[in-house]
Amino acid sequence: MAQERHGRPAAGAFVRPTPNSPTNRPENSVLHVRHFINGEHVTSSQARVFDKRSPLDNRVIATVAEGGRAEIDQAVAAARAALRGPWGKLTLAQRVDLMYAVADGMQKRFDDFVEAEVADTGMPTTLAAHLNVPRGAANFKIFADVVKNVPSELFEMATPDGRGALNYTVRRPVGVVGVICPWNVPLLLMTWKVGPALACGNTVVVKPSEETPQSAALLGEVMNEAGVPKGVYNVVHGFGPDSAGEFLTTHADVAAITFTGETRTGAAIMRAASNGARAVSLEMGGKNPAIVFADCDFDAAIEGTMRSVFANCGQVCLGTERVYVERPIFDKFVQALKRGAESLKPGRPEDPVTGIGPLISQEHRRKVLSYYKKAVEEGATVVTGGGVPQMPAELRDGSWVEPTIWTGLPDSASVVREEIFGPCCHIRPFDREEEVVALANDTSYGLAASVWTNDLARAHRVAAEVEAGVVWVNSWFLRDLRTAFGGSKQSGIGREGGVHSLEFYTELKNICVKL
Ligand code: NAD
Ligand code: 6OD
Repeated sequence: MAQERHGRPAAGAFVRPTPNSPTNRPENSVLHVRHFINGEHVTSSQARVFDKRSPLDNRVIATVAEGGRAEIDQAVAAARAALRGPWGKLTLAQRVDLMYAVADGMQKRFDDFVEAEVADTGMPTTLAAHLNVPRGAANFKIFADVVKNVPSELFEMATPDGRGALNYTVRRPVGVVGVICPWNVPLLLMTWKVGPALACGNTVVVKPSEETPQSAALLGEVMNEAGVPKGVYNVVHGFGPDSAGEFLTTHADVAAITFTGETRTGAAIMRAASNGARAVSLEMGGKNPAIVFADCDFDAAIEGTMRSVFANCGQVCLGTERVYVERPIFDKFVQALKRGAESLKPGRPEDPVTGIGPLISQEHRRKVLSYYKKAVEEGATVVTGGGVPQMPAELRDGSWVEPTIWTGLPDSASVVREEIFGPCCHIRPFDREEEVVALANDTSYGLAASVWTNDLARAHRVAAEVEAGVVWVNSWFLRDLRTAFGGSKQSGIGREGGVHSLEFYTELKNICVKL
């Protein structure tokens, strides 16, 4: 059991289930994940819980406290009190030190975080160890550095008496920030919001995805160990509508809401935020293109596209689901990507030969498989995959799907237009640069794109013309956290990253001093 393996204290994020916990698992193999409110791990007032199942085999691996209005009220009240308490009185230097202490604390609990992320998502251990956890820690350090180093503006002005005045700007936290998170890269995406929010002096109430409660709860322990004052970081578990998500986003004392998830959910959150006119930052879905020109470094384009289509079983918002390949290399590219896809061995996270994990849940698998079926109905040629892999008996109930590649679909096909969020892509040939730019932009989304070419002028031209928040040239998911990050069109509202996060997590105040 994870708790014993890591010697977690019983008072920590996870506890053994109560004897009447609604689970069919033996008592000592199921964790109970609790809220983290005002520096303490607590259960729900009405003892409401829900099951968390493993994507690997569909077993219940945890029961999770489900928050209602009462828990959200408590968490928001704790967050408000912390703003007025010791947290609000810290100097910037003290806050920066605490952010570093949190990052160091995460490094110390590295294996625990990897285990939590892997248990919740089923992703390969190497992925969690190379991406989720290091980026989780970096998200605290980078924003501490940004906040420490950001300059302020000052304007000298003339006044009729000739003595003049000085206008200068100070940044103030916005208050309690509601953080609503998805399940696909849980720790990275949660800390991407919590890091800057805290570095800017706010307090947070986090609502993790119901699919991935563990690492948010564990971070509560690290906050306490680092000495972050009570009430600064709060976590309430639960669902969206008529549950913790809705109660948080409609709470009158939440000053701003930052969200990552599906576009439809983002629209609902925007409606909720309009009550009280709260600020929102929305990072939402995508249907991202990769554009591969014949003059590219072929092997690099294949390697990058393999990652952008299949990494994390295709559950990366920045991932590629539409691949456009210049006609002279189309057949060669399709065959190479097919070989790559067929080399991805599904399996257990810790197995070094595992190339692909399961989808997050049975529900998500039903959605992805419905697109696999639709692709065939819409006339696709199935290059590889399209079904469910044969798995050993102990993994047969997991959310496995085959890496899948299609060609031959019309541009109007739903599989080419709608976000699937699985390990699959459609590959289409093109002949001209203007044609492929139009194809890439023929979508309501605009999150990310990759362009593969060795023609420097064309790289700049195409990157400028593609409608997306981020365009990678000859790479994918190469991140400098000082850069603006966010989506165009239906993929997002606002930008975070570097100083852009400060625009959301702080308010500017102008102070005018008459001399
Ligand atoms: P989702 O929208 O279903 O859920 C996200 C979160 O919102 C969850 O915590 C959920 O409980 C909560 N929620 C749902 N309804 C709510 C409501 N009415 N009020 C308040 N909270 C509510 O998304 P998901 O399935 O968890 O994640 C996958 C999606 O996230 C994909 O569309 C993906 O593209 C997107 N995503 C975007 C980015 C980005 O940076 N743009 C990053 C990762 C994932
Ligand atoms: O790298 C990031 O900052 C970021 N927000 C990544 C999003 C990944 C989506 O799945």
